Amino acid sequence: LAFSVAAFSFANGQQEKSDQESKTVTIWVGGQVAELDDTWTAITQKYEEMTGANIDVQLFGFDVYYDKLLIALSSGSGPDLAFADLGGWVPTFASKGWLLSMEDKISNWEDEGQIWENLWPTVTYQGDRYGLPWYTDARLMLYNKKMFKDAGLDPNNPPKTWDELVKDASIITAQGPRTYGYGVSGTKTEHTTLAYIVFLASNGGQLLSDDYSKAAFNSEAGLETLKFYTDLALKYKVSPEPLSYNEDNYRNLMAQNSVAMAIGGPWSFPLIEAANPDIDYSLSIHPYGKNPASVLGGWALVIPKEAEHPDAAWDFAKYLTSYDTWMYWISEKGGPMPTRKDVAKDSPVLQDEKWQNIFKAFPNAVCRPPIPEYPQVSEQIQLMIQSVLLGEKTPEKAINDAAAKVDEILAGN
Ligand code: T6T
Repeated sequence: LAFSVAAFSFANGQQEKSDQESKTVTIWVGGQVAELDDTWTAITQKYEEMTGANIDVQLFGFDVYYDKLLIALSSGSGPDLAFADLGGWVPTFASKGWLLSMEDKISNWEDEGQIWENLWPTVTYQGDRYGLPWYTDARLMLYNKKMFKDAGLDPNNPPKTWDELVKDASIITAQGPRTYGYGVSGTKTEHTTLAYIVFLASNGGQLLSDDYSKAAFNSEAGLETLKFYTDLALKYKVSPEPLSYNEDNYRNLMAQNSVAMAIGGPWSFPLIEAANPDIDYSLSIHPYGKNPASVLGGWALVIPKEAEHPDAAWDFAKYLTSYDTWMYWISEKGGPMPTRKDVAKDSPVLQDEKWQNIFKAFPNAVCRPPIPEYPQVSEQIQLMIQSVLLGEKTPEKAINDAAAKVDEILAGN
């Protein structure tokens, strides 16, 4: 989608020609929504037609995006506008001086009040906002209703507790080869940390101390969680081989009626429906140890410090986050979850059972620590889980080693 002429600024619904200079605004879209390339084309074309601007959209899968962006930002060769995961990326990049502050732009933006308030801390560094949250989510449980029915289980009554999860997942796994009850994420990726946080928060534990200065997962609740999570694969054997798979893979296996339950959320809907248009599925609160819990996710739009066209990037960011763009996106794709309260209220698509479960979980979902060290902390959680899954360490040793490493990281060593 590209090229030509003049740049315009998109402000207050009017398109003003700002200069005659020819420019192409480059945006990097990362993560699961990068798979929805037809919708990116449609919304970008609309903007280009409206404004005469040129937008170059580049799409990157979740697995490769973090490294790609890190290299680009650290060498000053990034795009004008980029996706950054609400799981700690924004403070991490801001602390390195790689992002432009968006504080003035956001506080002068007429739609600021439409963004869910609990998202601002995830894009804030030392009191300034460095990102505009674009989509958000809470992690719940995606499940295959057909597989429940085939196993004689009630598809409208998915498991609520860990005990019920083991029971139902075992019944489903017993149905035959290549049929699994629950997908345990164990790859060395963020999915594995996210899963641990969902299970941990539901068992009354937390990842770090309230002031983010120390590990807190090395508690009784944390150890019990680590044991239960890895036992799903090792002891109860209800999962495919976890070191090779994560929730993104399980969503595809669920579309093939091979995995019945896995972590998922509003971003999963368009993807699972694309993988199997006939899929019979739903989304419920994730089974819990002590209390229902969830973890917040999503992506922000950030402007790199070295962006060539920062103002044009902001105009495009506002367009992407506008009421009209989101209403269009949702009517086309049915997900992910907009960061705007007005769209959540108005869109007819967002009123069904799956979405009501999301809106129930969202306000109480815990956020990943919004600190620059988060990516390193997360890596330690992944290594901890892998070392148990590989049989290299007992859960006790794995958790103590990981907590010691996390304490060192947080102390700046
Ligand atoms: O929830 C987001 C993101 O925050 C997480 O780190 C990985 O999964 C998602 O991309 C799914 O939308």
